[in-house]
Amino acid sequence: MSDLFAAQYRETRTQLSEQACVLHGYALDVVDALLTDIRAIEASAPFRHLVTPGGHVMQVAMTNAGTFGWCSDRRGYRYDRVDPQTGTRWPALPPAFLQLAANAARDAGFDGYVPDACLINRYAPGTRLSLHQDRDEDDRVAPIVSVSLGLPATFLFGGFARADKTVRVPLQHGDVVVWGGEDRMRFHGVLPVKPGLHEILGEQRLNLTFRKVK
Ligand code: MD6
Ligand code: FE
Repeated sequence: MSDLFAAQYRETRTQLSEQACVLHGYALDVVDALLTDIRAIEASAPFRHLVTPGGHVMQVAMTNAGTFGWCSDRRGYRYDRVDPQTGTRWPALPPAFLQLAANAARDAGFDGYVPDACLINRYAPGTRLSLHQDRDEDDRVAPIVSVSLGLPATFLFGGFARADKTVRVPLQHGDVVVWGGEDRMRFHGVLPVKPGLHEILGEQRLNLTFRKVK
């Protein structure tokens, strides 16, 4: 990307629906801080491949920061204050995470956003995330703020039933998706990440999704 194009892209926003939008390049200024924080988080709560209630190993590797961490195993999906792998609390949400999530939410029309959970997803090339709804949170109205880093991906944004038609949303390094309110329960997923080499993150895509669980 040329610098001029990058500067213009950064200012733009794509409205996906009434209460869902992409803030392009919104996280670019704070990438270094985010990556430093992610390294510290994974040192105490390593990325792992969770097992679904149906017994499938998830392609996406996950870890968490915050009061609550999203977990899956044969017993089901849930949020837990403790990392089942280490038996200790999840690492706290770093100030740079909280600031970015609150700013993005505010600019998307959700004032006073204070998330209590951040799921960190890691995609190797070829990894996909099948269509799902985020429905394990008690708060089904507060927005989810989703930060994309590293390799680009195509996000699928659907309706309120699994079979509803989806639109394809290209997501680049530094893009932030915010959605809440009436759009909070839409089905969504990620197409297989194409092979590539990102200049900072190499052969991976990282995604931070902030949620308000309680
Ligand atoms: C991802 N994101 O982009 C996976 N969920 O890697 C999600 O599942 C997601 O981006 C709810 C809201 C925004 C998201
Ligand atoms: Fe999701």
